[in-house]
Amino acid sequence: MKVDVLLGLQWGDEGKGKIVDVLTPQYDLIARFQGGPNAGHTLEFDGQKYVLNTIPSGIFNKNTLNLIGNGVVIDPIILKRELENLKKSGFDPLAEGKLVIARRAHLILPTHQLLDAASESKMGAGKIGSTLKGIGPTYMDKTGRNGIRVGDTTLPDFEERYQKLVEKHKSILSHYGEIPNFDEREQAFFEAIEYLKAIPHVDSDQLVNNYLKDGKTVLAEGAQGTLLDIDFGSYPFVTSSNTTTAGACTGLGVAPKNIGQVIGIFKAYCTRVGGGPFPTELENETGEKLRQIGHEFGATTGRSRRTGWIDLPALRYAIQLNGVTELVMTKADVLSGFEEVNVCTHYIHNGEKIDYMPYDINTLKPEPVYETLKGWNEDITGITSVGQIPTALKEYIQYLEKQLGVKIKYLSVGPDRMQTLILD
Ligand code: 2SA
Ligand code: GDP
Ligand code: MG
Repeated sequence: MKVDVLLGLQWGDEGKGKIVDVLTPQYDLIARFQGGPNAGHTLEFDGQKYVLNTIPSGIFNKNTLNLIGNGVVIDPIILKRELENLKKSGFDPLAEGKLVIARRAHLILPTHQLLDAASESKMGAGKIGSTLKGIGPTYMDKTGRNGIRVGDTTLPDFEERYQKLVEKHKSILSHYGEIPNFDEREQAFFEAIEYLKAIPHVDSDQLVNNYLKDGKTVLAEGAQGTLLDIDFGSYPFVTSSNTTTAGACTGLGVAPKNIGQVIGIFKAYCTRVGGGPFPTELENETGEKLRQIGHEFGATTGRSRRTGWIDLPALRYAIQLNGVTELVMTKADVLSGFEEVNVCTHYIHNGEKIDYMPYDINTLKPEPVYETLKGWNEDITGITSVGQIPTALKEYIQYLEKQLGVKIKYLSVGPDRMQTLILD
């Protein structure tokens, strides 16, 4: 068996949570491999909506185990809140033994969040637009070899390690000005650590590879999106982890040869939240229409998302980086009623035609070149079969498949898990 991977091909919020939930019945294990509570993965079924930050999106299926992998950074306070909220809704993953966390996953401390805020406050116009969940500073301590891991919470000197790191953070914070009081958050942190200890700790590499050896199925769940990847995104306007398929290998402990299908998910248009380049952005009425109809507001922070037309150079780049074998297109319903739909086919950059995201995208803004396709008017949110797909949408799908060289296997026409079609 091999690990399948599902990840976002744009700037996040493509609908990963929804589609992982839809695919979960096919898998024995769902494993988050990077990012942290900056993610907001939305699931809808039976008239209820759930937003998950750290917990994998397979959590509502009775027969599936969920793993928070070693590549994830965990805020114990947020994880505790997520679990309590699920319990209130009638799902108790811990009682059912459905959630395990990697010993090697790093912990977000209250001071990591203070560092995030302090750093952003000094950026001026160059602000990243971080969710301020402490993601960047936690990965900095991980790569700087100062971090604290989930497994460390059970060591006798855990509090000493915590204090040592906090002292270091305080000395950095003092350069930014007065250090905000974090007593209350610290208390909540230690309460949440006790809660965290009660969740089974595992070696994610052993768990995942044993599942594969036993012939069980595993789906790795990405967070954010390819264009926010620390290496290949529009640096520095990125998140601090590898959001690409390679991140699933390091974030779980899976060898590249054991990666199976790579399911790349994209919206029928584009959104981005936070700062940074967005070649096809629509800062006009059309963009506002997309935002309102698509409810494009951050699932975690509620921030307004920037909107724009679909960007094929960005998608080709993402497909290549990830080795995508099948595509999922979401939010096609949001485009219903648009007389025409624009598709960016390539960029003009430095006087040349290119179809990938260039290194200097932040400074030398590439000019998007569009082809205009016919829109569709029909409300597609209730369609249940491929035969009901409007002709113009079928043509849009065929056009994208031809341009991208990969089949679109699933079409999502609404936020509910039932609003999903398998294309032939
Ligand atoms: P961070 O928080 O330091 O990792 O932010 C760095 C950049 O990564 C972007 N980022 C995201 N982009 C889209 N969605 C994300 N999750 C939430 C959602 C966002 C929200 O599901 O809606 O609620 O606002 C996410 N997380 C990080 C971020 O905007 C920065 O550009
Ligand atoms: P994720 O981070 O990739 O899981 O995506 P988010 O949950 O942040 O954002 C996607 C939003 O679109 C959520 O509100 C979903 O409920 C919603 N959604 C997902 N698929 C569709 C779809 O096909 N149509 C519509 N209208 N909404 C969708
Ligand atoms: Mg999201």
